Amino acid sequence: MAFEGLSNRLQEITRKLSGKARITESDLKDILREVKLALLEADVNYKIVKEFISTIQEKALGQDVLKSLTPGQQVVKIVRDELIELLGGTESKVNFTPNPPTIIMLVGLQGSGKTTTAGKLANLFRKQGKKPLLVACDVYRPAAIKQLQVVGNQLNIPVFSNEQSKDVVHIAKQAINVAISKLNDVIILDTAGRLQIDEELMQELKNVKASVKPHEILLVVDSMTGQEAVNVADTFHKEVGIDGIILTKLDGDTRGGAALSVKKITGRPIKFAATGEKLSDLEIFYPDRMARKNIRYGRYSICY
Ligand SMILES: Nc1nc2c(ncn2[C@@H]2O[C@H](COP(=O)(O)OP(=O)(O)O)[C@@H](O)[C@H]2O)c(=O)[nH]1
Ligand SMILES: [Mg+2]
Repeated sequence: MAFEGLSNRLQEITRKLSGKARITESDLKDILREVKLALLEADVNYKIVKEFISTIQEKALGQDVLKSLTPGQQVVKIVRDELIELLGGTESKVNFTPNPPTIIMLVGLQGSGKTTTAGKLANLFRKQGKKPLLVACDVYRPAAIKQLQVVGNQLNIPVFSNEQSKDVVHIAKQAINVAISKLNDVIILDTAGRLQIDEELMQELKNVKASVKPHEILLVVDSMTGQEAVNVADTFHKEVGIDGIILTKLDGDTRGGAALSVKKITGRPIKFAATGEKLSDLEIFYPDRMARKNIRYGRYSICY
């Protein structure tokens, strides 16, 4: 489960701290070293860890933690608040346009979970009273269209595809017309990915962006890929520009550090978290809950 290691380490640090009536400056140094190790072990990006630790140190000294009556609790609170901040502060909503259809474009590497997540998002939106349309924009592999159709069938949600065309911009535009005529108020574009970032893919995504003007471009990131996820997020954001992030596979044995890094690197919020292969395994991402969730409830957590 994601964050288990980090959670255990922070729990251990908290336990040690809670028994202390006073904390010296050298205690604080030790604590910060342990927090640093815990974050690095969780695979958080090194630069981010460094910045994180120095912020905590500044806050702890600034708030005169060492002189307080409950220094342990105060340090723990500072760490927790900073983690929440790192994860984005408060939850970020999808921007639905007042003039439907809202166009959402999913981008990301092959295998990151775009097609599965497209279905999950459609399912979630339908529960919120929307009428979604899924659109097959991964035109290079015939199996990709079929996969989205299977997902749509399972959910009983319509899928637009055009097997005669390889022109993704054209397909997206056709889909918008279909959505308007069938009163679908949200369109989810399932785009193609590559195993690695390549110029051709970026160009295609840029073309779709320029001509279709999606209201939201959401990057789907496989949290199991660790630091690579951070590079991918950085590149997609610089090249295409994204509005938010969806983290997938948080149910796997990821150490979770990527989750703690992508928001900081791109400056874009994590909007959803996918935690399984079922089409209901998608949640709105709440940074504060993420920072508090308990492992015992069988979810990812950074709990202490
Ligand atoms: N365990 C787990 N598997 C997932 C999750 N999301 C997607 N997958 C799996 O990851 C694989 C690739 O997903 P797919 O949607 O085809 O990725 P795409 O190439 O980006 O469209 C599939 O086997 C999915 O079942 C998730 O949140 N958890
Ligand atoms: Mg796909």
